[in-house]
Amino acid sequence: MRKLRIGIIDLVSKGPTRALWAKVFNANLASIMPQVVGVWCQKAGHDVSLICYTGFEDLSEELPRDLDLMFIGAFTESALVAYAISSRLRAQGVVTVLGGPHARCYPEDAQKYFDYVLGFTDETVIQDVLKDCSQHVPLGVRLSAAKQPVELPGVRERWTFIESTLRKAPFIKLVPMLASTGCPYTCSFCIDSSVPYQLFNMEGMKEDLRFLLTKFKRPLVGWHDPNFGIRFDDLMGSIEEAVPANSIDFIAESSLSLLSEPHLQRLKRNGFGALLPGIESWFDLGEKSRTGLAQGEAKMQRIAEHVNMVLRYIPYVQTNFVMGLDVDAGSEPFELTKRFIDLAPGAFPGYSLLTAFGEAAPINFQYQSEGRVIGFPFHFLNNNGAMNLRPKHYAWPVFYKHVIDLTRYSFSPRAIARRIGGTSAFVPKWLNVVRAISSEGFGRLRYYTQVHQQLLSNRQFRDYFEQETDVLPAFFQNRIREDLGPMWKSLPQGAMYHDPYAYLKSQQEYSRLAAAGGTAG
Ligand code: B12
Ligand code: SF4
Repeated sequence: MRKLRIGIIDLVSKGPTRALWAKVFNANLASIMPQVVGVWCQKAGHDVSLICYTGFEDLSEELPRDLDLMFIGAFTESALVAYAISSRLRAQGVVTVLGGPHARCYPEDAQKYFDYVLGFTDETVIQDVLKDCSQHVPLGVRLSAAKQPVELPGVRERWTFIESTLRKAPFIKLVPMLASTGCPYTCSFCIDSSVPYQLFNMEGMKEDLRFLLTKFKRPLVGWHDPNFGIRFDDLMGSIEEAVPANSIDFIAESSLSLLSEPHLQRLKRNGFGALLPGIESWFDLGEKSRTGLAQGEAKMQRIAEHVNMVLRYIPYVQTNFVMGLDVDAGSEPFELTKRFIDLAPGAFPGYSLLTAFGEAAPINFQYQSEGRVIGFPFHFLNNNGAMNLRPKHYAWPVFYKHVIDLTRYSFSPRAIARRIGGTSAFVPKWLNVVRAISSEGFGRLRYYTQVHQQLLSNRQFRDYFEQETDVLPAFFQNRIREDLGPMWKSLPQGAMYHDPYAYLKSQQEYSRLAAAGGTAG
């Protein structure tokens, strides 16, 4: 095989930015897989340049000339940026490949703009792309491994890519690691609800942790595991064998069901400084919070106590909630969250608007069958830019009124002050303040208020939400144009629109072919 010149872009920003928080933090959002793909391509003998796009780079300057092949890793919120880059490169004869959450959730749409669209990706899938490496028009080729890979190149092998990315992070330098894929829980909205849990080989992980101690005085590791700590004793035992206690700072997403007091003591001993448990709902998903059948007020009380216990051991805690779930009705879910904020003031509340990401979760098939999914442009699908699903029990203005009310309560001067008081360590205290007064707290409040006003005053805007028109309101179009900046002119025609029912249609086609005795390919 000839030696290829390969570019890889890890998109962690959905367009150019000058925001201070983005400058400080974006490089810490880098993904593991673009670095892994880089290692596999180098191993196959090719030249590789990887750029983590944080919103500050000029890609036309930074990308090497005469590329043969470009891999892009993208979340759905940065899909339009990915499409714009791909369109410009394909016009120059470069072959383009899309991987990451967007490719997994919206493969049919991505096929229109890329030569290859990858689902689960292992070394064999990458080798197949490298061997074929040709343009596929009008529709790109979809490739996927049968399951998640059982191991991935570790930190040592990815180091040159990690190092060049972290050079862009001035203060906090987070090294991304992964010890497992999938999850044994089955939260209906989650991309991993049907992906079996598997733990990676612990020897590689131990070697990576020892390696990191040769690179930093006190490394900071962000675990990208969907649910860290499922095989708790194996994981903690390996960390304890590999490195001295409390020599590395760790951050992880984990379920409350895994955070018993003995587990918290062990996590603290080993340097876990931040945990992000998902609570999601006061009326559902009791299993992952170990609250069983308790609901409403009873569940909230138990979780508030549990979170306060977590805060006694772990300095930084973010509790995640989903707003707009089908089990929610009336003001009660929002009022309970406010009470929770009062009872567990040290936890930072992370809110997501329920989003049906294409074919991510099996429940999306049901949502599409019910005709409730709205084709908001991908640019807004990041759990807060838009809720692309008509709520089951709320009229839109009422829903947004609740969202605004809760956001205002969560980031009021009183709540911010109580959060400072409820957090023990210096950095977490001030990180919470910055998050509250920046785009996440005040910024979202401003944005939701604009959406609410438009819902009340602009008929065409409201009609779009009510699925009475497909014509995108100017409010959203203008935002895309502003956010994309110079990339706007490379955005392929029609890319702002997608078929929100593509998953349903592909499943129906599959069933039709299966019934006729064929296969859907
Ligand atoms: C860890 C994680 C994070 C971390 C790390 C993010 C990162 N850059 O990787 C943090 C906390 C920073 C984060 C932030 C966000 N996240 Co997040 N996150 C996850 C989580 C829990 C695990 C993802 C993971 O790494 N899995 C392990 C890897 C190995 O598996 P995988 O992702 O399935 O990847 C496979 C393939 O897709 C492919 N692949 C992946 N990337 C690439 C890249 C290339 C080039 C190629 C070829 C292949 C490839 O190979 C892998 C192996 O098969 C998932 C939820 C979940 N349960 O999976 C959500 C998830 C990915 N996040 C999600 C969202 C919405 C966000 C945010 C937008 C939230 C927000 N509002 O801020 C931000 C976006 C950050 C950004 N732009 O970089 C959504 C994405 C949906 C979508 N279609 O976009 C998910 C699915 C959660 C959900 N709501 O269902 N997230
Ligand atoms: S516990 Fe977390 S990772 Fe597991 S299925 Fe639920 S939301 Fe997904």
